[in-house]
Amino acid sequence: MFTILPVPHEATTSYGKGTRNGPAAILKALKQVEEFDEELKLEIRPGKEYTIAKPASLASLVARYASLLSSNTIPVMLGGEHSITSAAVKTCAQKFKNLSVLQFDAHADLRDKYQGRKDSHACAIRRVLEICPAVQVGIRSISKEEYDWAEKSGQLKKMHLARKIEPVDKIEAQLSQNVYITIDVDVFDPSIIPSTGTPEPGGMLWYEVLDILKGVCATKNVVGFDVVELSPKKGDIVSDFTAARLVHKVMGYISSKKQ
Ligand SMILES: [Mn+2]
Repeated sequence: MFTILPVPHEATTSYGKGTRNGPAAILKALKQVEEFDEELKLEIRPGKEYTIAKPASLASLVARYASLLSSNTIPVMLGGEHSITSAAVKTCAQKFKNLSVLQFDAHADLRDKYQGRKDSHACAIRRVLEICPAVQVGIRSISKEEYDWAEKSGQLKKMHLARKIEPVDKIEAQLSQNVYITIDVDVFDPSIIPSTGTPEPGGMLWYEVLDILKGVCATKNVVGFDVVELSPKKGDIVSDFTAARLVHKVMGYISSKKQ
């Protein structure tokens, strides 16, 4: 039902490096995650409910992603930096009409350009908005330029700051029926996932994020999701495991709706 697609792309990281090692660390930790989900009372097992594809480069990503969609599997993309998301969203938008994106992130990622590049990870959601609407959750780092643009374009109404997350039904009401979910692991408080390239204090906690994911997966048709920006650090296995557990939970939430 799911195909995990590792995309160890790293070209524009601006602070802590190492997200190219994210997919391998998540896959290693995923082997340790309990296959039975005690909340959902179902098993999510390798070779059964999910398979793991060979890693894709950014250049091959659109073609690889399109072939997964055409084989009716749900792609689970592991980053790598956040700039890989727009390629997946663009491919989903070709197959699914009425698509919107749910972004979990500390950063708004609404810059048109960053350090001279339009493909920077700091521009990830601005590129997505050129394809379809997006709802943003957990934001607590935004430039004045981004804020002014969000206000003028109306995007600000779909931006839920970490300090005041709206109830899940309000978030659901802003999404269309087909939803792509992108999770930058820095949406979590650094006490939950410290190993990320651009950490921000005051992030969301584990069950706060899960409750929104559970609600959205239950009410929407989730066509694909990604977990990006894990930057594994020696000595910190908590971040790797938590990211793997997150991938497993989201596969469970989507599966329990489809049963
Ligand atoms: Mn971020």
